[in-house]
Parts: sequence; structure tokens; C-alpha cells
Amino acid sequence: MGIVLITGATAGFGQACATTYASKGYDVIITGRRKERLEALQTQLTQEFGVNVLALNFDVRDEAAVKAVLGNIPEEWQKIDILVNNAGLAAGLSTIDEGSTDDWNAMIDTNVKGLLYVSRTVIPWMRSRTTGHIVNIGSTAAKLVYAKGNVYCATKAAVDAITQGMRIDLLPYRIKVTAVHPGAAETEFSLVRFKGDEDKAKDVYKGFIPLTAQDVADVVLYCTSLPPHVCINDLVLTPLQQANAYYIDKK
Ligand code: NDP
Ligand code: 8X3
Repeated sequence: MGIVLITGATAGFGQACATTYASKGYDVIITGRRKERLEALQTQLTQEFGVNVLALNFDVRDEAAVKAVLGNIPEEWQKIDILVNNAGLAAGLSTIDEGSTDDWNAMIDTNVKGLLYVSRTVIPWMRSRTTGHIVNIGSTAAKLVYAKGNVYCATKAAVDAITQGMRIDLLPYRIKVTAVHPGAAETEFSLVRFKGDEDKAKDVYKGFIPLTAQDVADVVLYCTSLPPHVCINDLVLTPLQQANAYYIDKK
């Protein structure tokens, strides 16, 4: 079927994407910082679907590690057909005058710079084969800024802009570039945003039916399953009760 690289495969969308692609017979490269989770997923996917799984343990913020670990994978694994740039986070929810600069750095370094480091490593491999598909996970937060979302929204707006730039630059190489922008989805996202506060994290999803990680994985798979001449450039998906990053009809 081909090879798919998914960053941030230890939880949420990334884990669902890895499982979904493996279930379709793709060999998968899974990445993340939590080694035990990566190894458990590697074992599960290998046993359940009989595909090859390469688990790479690195922090996307660490440019040297991206180069050393991802940049040196065996040649047969470099024939990546699909890159899903998914690793990311929101850290905190604060007005701009009270935000933590550590949180800002974590979001900018992960959501923007990490995506760039990984892409910069993989794109030359795709370019040399004149084929490939990059799916960048943005957010409804890329399209509309909400109160206290400031820096997180800015990082996702940057993903939106980078996606457009990639598409232009990679046209001559016939590499597809798609942005998938999910709305509210119940994963570990809010637990991470609120630094382990389970009550606060659960509150986010009260009063409506959020997306699941599987919903997002199904859409990513769809985007990469179209005929070679068709590319979805930009796709926004939300729960039925959500219109955009601000309006959610909670009942
Ligand atoms: P989760 O917290 O469930 O998963 C995030 C994944 O990203 C984990 O596998 C985590 O792995 C990985 N990750 C985070 N930081 C790093 C890092 N520095 N280096 C490597 N991997 C990292 O969140 P989601 O699945 O919900 O989020 C996935 C993406 O989707 C993010 O980009 C998020 O911004 C975006 N998104 C989420 C929405 C939501 O409502 N849930 C909506 C719209 C977009 P590990 O910790 O092991 O490194
Ligand atoms: C994650 C969804 O809008 O709650 O990108 O921040 S949001």
C-alpha cells in the first residue's frame, strides 16, 4: 500500500491515524516522546494487521534529534508516501497579559517549528520520487481566534499559512498538500492544555457531542485516498453542534 509517517502517534488523532492506516495495509512510521506507548502501539499494529511499523522516539522541538533520528532512517523507509504532521498541543488558556512564556514557547516550538523540522527532513525524499502527500493538522483555531486562545490560535494560523506555502512550492514535484482543521475533539488535548486537571478537561466537552479521534482519522484517510489528480487543499470538520472555534451550541 505504501508508507505513512505520523507524528504524535502516542495519543489522540495520531494514534487513531496510525491504527487506521495500518488497518488498510500501510506500513507506518510512528513518532512521539512517550517511548512505552510507542512500543506498545508498534507491537499492537504489527500483531493485529501484519504491517511493518517503525517507532521513532524523539521530540519534534529538537531540531538535532529530528535530523539524527528521522533523518537517518533506513533507505527503504525513506519512501514515505504520506506525512501526517499531527504532533502538537495547546498549553494553557490565558489572556495575553497573563500568559506563560514557557507555554508560548512550547506551542510555537512544537506546532510550528516541529512541523517545519519534520517536513524539511521528509520533503526531499518525496521530491526525489516526484510524489507524496503531506497532511498538516490545523484547527478551527486557525480560522477564528477565541478569547484566551491567542498564541495557540496563532500557531494554527501559521500551520494554515505554511500549508499554503508548501502547496505552491511543491506543485512542480506533484506533492499534494492538505490542511485538515478539526473542531472540538475529545482526546488528551484538554488534559494537556490544563496540565492534568481532569475536571477542567472534561468540562470542555459537556453539553455537546465532540468529534472523536477516529472521526478525524477517517477524514485524513479520505483526503489521502482520492485519485492522483485530485487534492483537497483545506478541510474544516466540526461536531454538528459547533459552527466555528467560538460558537458551540451547548445544551
Ligand atoms: P493529544 O494530546 O491526544 O495528542 C498529541 C500528540 O502529539 C501526542 O501523541 C504527543 O505525543 C504528540 N506531541 C506533543 N508534543 C510533542 C513533541 N514535542 N514532540 C513529539 N510529539 C509531541 O492531542 P490531539 O490528538 O487532540 O492533537 C493532535 C493535533 O491536533 C495537535 O496538533 C492539536 O493541536 C490538533 N487539534 C486538536 C483538536 C482537539 O480538539 N483535540 C482540534 C483541532 C486540532 P508525546 O506526548 O508522546 O510526545
Ligand atoms: C483545538 C480545538 O478550538 O478548542 O485546536 O482550541 S480548540
